[in-house]
Amino acid sequence: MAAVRFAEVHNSEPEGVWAAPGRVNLIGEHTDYNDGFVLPFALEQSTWVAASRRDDGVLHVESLQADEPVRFEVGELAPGGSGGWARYAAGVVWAMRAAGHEVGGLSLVIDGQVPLGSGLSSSAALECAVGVAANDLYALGLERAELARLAQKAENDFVGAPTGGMDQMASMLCTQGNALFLDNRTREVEQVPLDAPALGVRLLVIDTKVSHAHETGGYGERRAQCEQAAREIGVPMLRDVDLDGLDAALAKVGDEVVRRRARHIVTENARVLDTVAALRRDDLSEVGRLMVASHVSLRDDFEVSSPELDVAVDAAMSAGAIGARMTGGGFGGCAIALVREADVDAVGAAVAKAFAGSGYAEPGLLPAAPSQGARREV
Ligand code: GAF
Repeated sequence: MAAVRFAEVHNSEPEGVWAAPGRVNLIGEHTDYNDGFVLPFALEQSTWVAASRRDDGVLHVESLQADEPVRFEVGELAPGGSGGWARYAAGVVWAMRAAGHEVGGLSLVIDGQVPLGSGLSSSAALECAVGVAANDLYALGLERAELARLAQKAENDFVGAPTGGMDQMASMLCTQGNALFLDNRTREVEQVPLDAPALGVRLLVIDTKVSHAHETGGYGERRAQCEQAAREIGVPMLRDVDLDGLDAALAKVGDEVVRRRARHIVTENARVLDTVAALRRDDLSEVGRLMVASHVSLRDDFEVSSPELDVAVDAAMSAGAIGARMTGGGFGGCAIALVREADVDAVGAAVAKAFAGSGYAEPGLLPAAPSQGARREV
């Protein structure tokens, strides 16, 4: 679709089409900006970019999901400007140029199939698709992890959302059939097989349809609280506290709320490591137990869940899910459930019924399978 629109708008075929996926996180929430561990996988749903270079220094961005094209002068790109959704694309070009890479004008036509504002990283998908396109078209030769870093810089410094690095790394580095075990300190990754059908299970994403935004609100506040806790404990990052030292570390934190934030991060890091180990021995009931423990910690200690997410998790578990938890930044967005194949319909129906009973909008149900990261399509 993006290529067809490109030909209509620009009277020529695009030089290529690139795609990058959204992600869902199996476990490891809010740990990324604490130098911790995460375990996301890529969704099938992706953002496509049909793109060509242009020699007039203009970045022309158009989307099948938006009314008006947006035009930037690449030489004048600066953080904090106007451009709405197109800033996620422009920010990547800005970050590349700021790092000394010679990226000139581009015509981009975007087709975004990742649901917007639902915590499935539609913004990272857009950034990463633009990143791989510009990297190929301007022959920059950048590695995936570096492209992910530049995409994160676009989001942090150009758009102004203080997010961690998980989403861009997932969109860039995930592979089909695997979850991505990422150490956010060393940026080392390991592909962890997650072949749900072979295990007789499904991964079900439940979209509460409650939209969230990380540019404002609680996300930045949580980040600041984690930094405060690390300072009071006397470690560079909360990653540096392990379960054995948790009680002693928490005793140094003055504020009760900040203490709970720190406890979530330390216990969540341990849960990611335990989940990787459990997956490696096909111990799905342990994975499910860890997912629920993660949700409880995010709900009670980190306080980023929402009534809709709690209803989704409770309903899924009551209907026989092996595990369920909120996924992503929280404050709305999606939950993920690990469900035996035979129970998928019952879980979906139970969640829909619980939402109707609570007076919430009808939830979206999205079967998810670990898919391929960013790639050139044409
Ligand atoms: C959002 C952020 F973008 C990620 O960096 C991560 O912190 C996540 O929330 C919570 O785990 O998706």
